[in-house]
Amino acid sequence: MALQLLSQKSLCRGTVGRGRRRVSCPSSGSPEMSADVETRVLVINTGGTIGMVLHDGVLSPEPNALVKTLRKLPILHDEQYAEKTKLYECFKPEDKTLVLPRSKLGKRVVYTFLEYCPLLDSSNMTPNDWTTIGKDIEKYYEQYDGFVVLHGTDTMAYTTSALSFMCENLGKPVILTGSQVPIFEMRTDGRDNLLGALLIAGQFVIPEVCLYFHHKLYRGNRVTKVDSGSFQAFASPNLPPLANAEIDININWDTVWRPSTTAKFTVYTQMNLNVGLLRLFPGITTDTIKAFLKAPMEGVILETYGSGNAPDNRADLLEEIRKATERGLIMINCTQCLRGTVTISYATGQALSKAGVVAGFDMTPEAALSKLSYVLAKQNCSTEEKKKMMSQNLRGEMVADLEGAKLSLSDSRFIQIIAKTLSIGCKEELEAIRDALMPSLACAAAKNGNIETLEAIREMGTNLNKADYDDRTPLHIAACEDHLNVVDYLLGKGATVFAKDRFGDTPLRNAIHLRHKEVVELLRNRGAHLSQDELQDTGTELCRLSASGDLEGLKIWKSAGVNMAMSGYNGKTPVEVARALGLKEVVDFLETA
Ligand code: ASN
Repeated sequence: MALQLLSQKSLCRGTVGRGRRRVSCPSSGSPEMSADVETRVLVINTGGTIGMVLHDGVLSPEPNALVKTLRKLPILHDEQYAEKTKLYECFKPEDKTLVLPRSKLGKRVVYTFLEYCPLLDSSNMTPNDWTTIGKDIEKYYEQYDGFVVLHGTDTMAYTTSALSFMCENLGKPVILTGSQVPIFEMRTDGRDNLLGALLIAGQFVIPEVCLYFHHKLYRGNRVTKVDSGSFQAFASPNLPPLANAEIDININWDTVWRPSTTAKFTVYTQMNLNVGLLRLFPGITTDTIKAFLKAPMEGVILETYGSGNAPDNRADLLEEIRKATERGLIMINCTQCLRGTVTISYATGQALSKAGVVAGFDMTPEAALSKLSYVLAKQNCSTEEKKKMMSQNLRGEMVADLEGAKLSLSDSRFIQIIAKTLSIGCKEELEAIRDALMPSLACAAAKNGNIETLEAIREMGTNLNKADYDDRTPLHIAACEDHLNVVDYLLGKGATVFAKDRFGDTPLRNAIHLRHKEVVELLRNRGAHLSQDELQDTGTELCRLSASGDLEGLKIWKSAGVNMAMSGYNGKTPVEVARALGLKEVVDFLETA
């Protein structure tokens, strides 16, 4: 691809700072001479409708037309300022550099065009074009404050996703935009989109690959094209916009992704092309699946129903998927729904996970495909490591499930991080925070059956007998969840079997009610028994079980050491109730109990 661009030599090294001019400008809108701060943006024009012209009734890209037109539009170029400040002497080549009028924030965005040849309709773009864009961003990274990429809308969501992964440790804004109507026409969205993208890229340090369209800035790996006939062509179904450009440009800084490393910016340009998107539909044949998954395919995004479901009554289909994942093909489960995430709440979803398909959570298919292509190209990583990367949030492309939260709970720095956030330094305050948070965290870990986390919490000095806001201890929770190993662990660490929650229930009572037989036995072996309060209406409960012939229920109570001859509210014993109803099996059990 031949490029027309400014040469290194022709870049102006200004008087103040590196490559930056500070100029006095009478045309700034201010009555006095005021200093305008200039920022620099590189506009990479790859093509798309924004720069297209009608030829024989069809739209196609027009080379060298865009800059000429923009130069004549006062909202996109201030010629007076350019002349007065000798802009063209500094920023060569002059025919490729423009400057916006002074912004509300007192800045001047100077932007230089780099036009690709040939310009492309985005339907013609391939991963090679993503690489070209990535390399140019890397090449000019230090010379510009931000980058705007003009691109067709049809495959823009793929390019933004791919660039978000390829750009490692990005520290400056990269904003893709385009339009639905050519910029040369009277009613166009192109002028607004370009202006908004330039103002954001030139004025805000948003270190992300973004997409700007119709007054909104989105995270690039969260978008999808949803409308071919509206100016509002894109949606970001699972993440709110990073910025809204209304009367003012409001950035949602809480949503902006922050890289956690200080490593240098690089662009990873290798992408694995043996990837694909397979959309499930009712009646899909095994032959179709088999053909799709066969070599050289290395990674597949399976677009499933609802919250990640596929038929679990199709052994043939699941078997093909299982065989493929066992061969090392990485399969990612993404939903066909526009909004929502993949879970394993249905048997139909669990079947896929058992066949080796990795959950893609709330990733868009575009993001999942380009991430897979990026991850598969990583050398020196095993298949397991690549699968792990796929289920990790690399660039804000997804919200992983509670697995992440579980891990952070067991991170011994957890409390320190909270303390730091709250600017807490002294030991007493730190301990107060720990005491306030740890019981709930320990209960959450007990609920998840996570002994590792419980151990980390205990090592931090927390007594595992501490109860939550309902006076429920981790032992209550583990007993309810039937986590026998957690109950055993907690008992071994001094958890008391006599703790009562706000309803007066002990862990033993919880286990009896939920019929967790082994937990009941374990608690009994460690000396647990029901309290007098708990025993108060036990006679009535036993009579109820007896009347309904619930032998299993009666057996649980017996294993908990309860006297089976206790009478109910009307003075009758359980065996008398069973006899009156002629329930022989129950009578036999209760007579020997
Ligand atoms: N076909 C065009 C493209 O993707 C659509 C557009 O830009 N609105 O290049």
